[in-house]
Amino acid sequence: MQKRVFDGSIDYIQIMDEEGNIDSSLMPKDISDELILKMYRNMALARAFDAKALSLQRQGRIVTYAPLLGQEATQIGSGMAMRDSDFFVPNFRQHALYLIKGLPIENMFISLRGFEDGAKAPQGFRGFPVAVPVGSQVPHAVGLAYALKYKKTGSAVVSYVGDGGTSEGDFSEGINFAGVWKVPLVMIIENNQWAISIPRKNQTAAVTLAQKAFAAGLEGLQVDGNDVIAVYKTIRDAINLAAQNEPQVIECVTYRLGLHTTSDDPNKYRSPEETKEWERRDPMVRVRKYLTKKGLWNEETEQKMADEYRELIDTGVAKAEAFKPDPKSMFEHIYSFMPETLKQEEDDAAASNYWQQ
Ligand SMILES: Cc1ncc(C[n+]2csc(CCOP(=O)(O)OP(=O)(O)O)c2C)c(N)n1
Ligand SMILES: [Mg+2]
Repeated sequence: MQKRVFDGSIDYIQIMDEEGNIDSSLMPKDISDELILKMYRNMALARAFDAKALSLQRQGRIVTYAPLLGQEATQIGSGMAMRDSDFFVPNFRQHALYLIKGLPIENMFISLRGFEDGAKAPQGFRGFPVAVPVGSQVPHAVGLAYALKYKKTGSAVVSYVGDGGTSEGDFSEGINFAGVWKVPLVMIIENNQWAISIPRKNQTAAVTLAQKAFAAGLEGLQVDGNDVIAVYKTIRDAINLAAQNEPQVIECVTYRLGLHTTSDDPNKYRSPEETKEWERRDPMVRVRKYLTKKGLWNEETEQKMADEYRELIDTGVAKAEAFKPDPKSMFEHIYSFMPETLKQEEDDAAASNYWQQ
């Protein structure tokens, strides 16, 4: 006897194409032009922040930075789909989430100056700090989701992992646990086609990354990650399912238009033609085309917004640069108690008036 015991397939969703045309059969009725305008403005804020950070790094005013250029729709669409009660657990590239979820801009620049004080979030902020070890955030996200379920909060967790991150054990172990324990988790795979210099095709022979969900007993879906409306709808639906303890894996197909980090030079490993093709699919251009066609956007509104954001960001930078950390803080928050050797170091440093240098 032989019978089929499992069938799986992955759908791909796009709602707004590169020309700004909407597929009305998929467009949710409650997505208003006002909301689309807000999505555009948020993506523009993320892009303006990104450009400023890159420029500051080149001037030696902040540490290494991982640009998000090209990935605005994935981050803003998913961030805006979250309910106030939901949490996000990022890796190291989702700066846009912090921007729209209420971490003051100066905090972001304080972190980027290398001071942990920037990670001190306002009361009620529902985002985790940056996770640099690739994939390590996934078990954290699943654990948080498990706790939220255990406490019957009704909240969900939206977490992010890169295409490269899906090759890590942490990813497989995490989503496997999510499936077994049916936790309220939306796992976003932010597939930007590259893991530093390693292309997506070298991560796995699988046709999609979304289908990795099947091995964990989860549902998987692929979405045009450069289409902010499709991302918004897909993640909102996924959150609703996750909140009913049906964890979801969503692959957002996007592209890193810029550098992996400021220590990287992509010209060494990828062709300008490839980048050019993805520039055509720029997540902001299509929304601007849509809004312009509708008479909701023009040169003047674009300029006004740019001026407004420049001021907002420059003020954040000025506050961050005026920030003086307490050097003592480097001895805190590492151990639950102060080991004798560390205490000795702190005393020596204080006695030598090291702080005033
Ligand atoms: C465990 C671990 N291995 C290697 C690295 C070095 N590293 C930093 S980012 C990165 C690539 C990550 O690629 P991906 O998951 O696709 O995310 P992306 O950077 O493209 O957003 C690597 C290998 C690391 N930080 N952690
Ligand atoms: Mg990647």
